[in-house]
Amino acid sequence: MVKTGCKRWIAVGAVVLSLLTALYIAAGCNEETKTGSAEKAATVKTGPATEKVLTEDERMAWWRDARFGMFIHWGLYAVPAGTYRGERVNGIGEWIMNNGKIPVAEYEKFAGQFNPLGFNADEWVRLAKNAGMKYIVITSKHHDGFCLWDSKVTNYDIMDATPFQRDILKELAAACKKQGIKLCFYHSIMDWHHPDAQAPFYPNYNDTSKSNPNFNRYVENYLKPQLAELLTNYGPIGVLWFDGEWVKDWTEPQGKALYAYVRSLRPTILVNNRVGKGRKGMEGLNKSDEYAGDFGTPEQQVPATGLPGVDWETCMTMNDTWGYKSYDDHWKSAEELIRTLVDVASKGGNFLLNVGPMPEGLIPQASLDRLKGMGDWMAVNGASIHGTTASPFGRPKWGRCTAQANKRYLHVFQWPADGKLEVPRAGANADKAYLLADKKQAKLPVTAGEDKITISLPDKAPDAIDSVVVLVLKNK
Ligand code: H79
Repeated sequence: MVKTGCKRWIAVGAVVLSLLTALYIAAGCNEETKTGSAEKAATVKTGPATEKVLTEDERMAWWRDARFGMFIHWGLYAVPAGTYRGERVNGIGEWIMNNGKIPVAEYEKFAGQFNPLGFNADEWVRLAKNAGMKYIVITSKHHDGFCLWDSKVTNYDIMDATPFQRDILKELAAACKKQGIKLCFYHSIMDWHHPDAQAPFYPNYNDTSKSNPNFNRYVENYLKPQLAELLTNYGPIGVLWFDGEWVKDWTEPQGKALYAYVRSLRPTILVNNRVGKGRKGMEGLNKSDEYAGDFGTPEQQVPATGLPGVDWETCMTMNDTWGYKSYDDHWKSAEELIRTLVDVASKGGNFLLNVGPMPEGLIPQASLDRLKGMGDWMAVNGASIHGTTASPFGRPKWGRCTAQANKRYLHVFQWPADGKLEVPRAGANADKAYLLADKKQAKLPVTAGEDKITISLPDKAPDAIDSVVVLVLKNK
C-alpha cells in the first residue's frame, strides 16, 4: 500500500529536482559537455547534497583505483533459497519468482518470514575490506520489487512488510562510512511486483514482448522518488548500478533522462551502462558517446582483451547463483577467483564479486572461505591490484601484468622451470626487480636484451596461485 501523504511530498520534491536537473544541464555541468575544465571547482547545490563539480576523470578516479568490489544480492528470494513448494526451481536464485511462476500475492508472503537476526552490517563491511575490496554494491531492489530500505512510497519493504523492521541500507551506510568503504546500490528498473510495471505480465514477468500502458506512471511516481530517497538519505553513494533495462517499455531517451536525474541528485555519482539500452547481451559493451552510462558491465565473463576505450567492470558469482540457493555447491576455487581478479585488472577492468547471504543474515561458509583466501593473497599483493592500470604488453604466457607509474607487477601463475622469467621490454629500461612478498625487497638478477628483459627467479614460487615480481623501470 502507498502512503499517499508521503507520495505527494515526494512528487513535489521530484518536480523541484527536475527543475534543478534542467538548470544543471543548462549550466553545462553534465557529462556530455566534457569541457574537461578542472578549474571549474564551483559547487552545485542539489537539495540536501552539495558536491564539487568534477571532471569525468576525477569522478571515475576512486572507482578506477579500487579495482575490486563486493556485490551483494539479498532479498526475499533468500527465504525460498531455490525451492518452492518442495520443488527445486531451475535457474538463478533471485529469479525464483519468475522461474517458479509464483503469483505476486504468494511471493509477498516470504516477507513475513524474512527476519535476518544474524545480520551485522559491520561484519559484512569488514569481510569486504579484509578481502581487499574497496566498495560494496547491494541490491536496494531486485527484479522482485522488494526494498531493503524504509521507502516512503511503498509498504513492500524491510520496515513495513517484515518482522525485522531494521533499515538494512541505513546500517550498511553507517558501517561503510566508519570503515572507509564506498557504498553503492544495485537497482532494478524491471519490477515484477508493481502493478504499473511488470506485475501484470504473470506468469512470465520477463515477457519482453509485453507493454504496460501505465509504465510511465511507475517511472515518475515510484522509480524516481525511490532513487531520490536512496541518493539523499544514505550518504554519498558511489555507484547506481541499474539492471532489468531490457523491458520493452524502457527506452534510451528514458535512460538518458534517468542518468541526468541521478546526477542532478548526486553530481559525482557513477552510473552503469544498464541505465540505458547500450549494452549488447551479457558482453556489456558501452558505446559511451551514443548511450548513457559511465562504464560497461560484462556479466559472468571477462572480455578476452578488455573493452578498449571504455571503463568496465566484470560482475561474477562464486557459484552459479547471485541470490542464495541452499543446494548450489558449484563453487569456483579461491585460485580461480584470484586469477580472475588479476586477469580483469591486467585488462584495465574492475572485478565485482558476488555473495548471496542467507535469510538469517549470514554469508555462506563457502563464500567466507573464498573471501579469506582472496584476502590472504591481497594482504601481501594488494599493491599489484589497487591503483594499477592494464598490462602494457598484453598477456604473457606465464601469467599477467599490471602497471603503476614506473612499476610493472608481473603476476607469475606458471613459475618457470628454468628459473628465467622473460618479460617483453615494450620500450622500457629495467632498473631492478624484487618479489612483492619479500619485505626486504632483495634484488633479483635482471638482464636486458633488445626485445626482452630476463629476471632470474628463486627455485620456489612464494605463492602457488600467483607470485608477484615487481619490475622497477628506469626513469627515461
Ligand atoms: O542481478 C543479477 C541477475 O539477476 C541479473 N543480472 C545479475 C547482475 C540477470 N542475470 N541474468 N539475467 C538477469 C537474465 C536476463 C537475461 C536476458 Fe537479456 C534478458 C536475456 C534476454 C533479456 C540481457 C539482456 C541479456 C540479453 C539481453
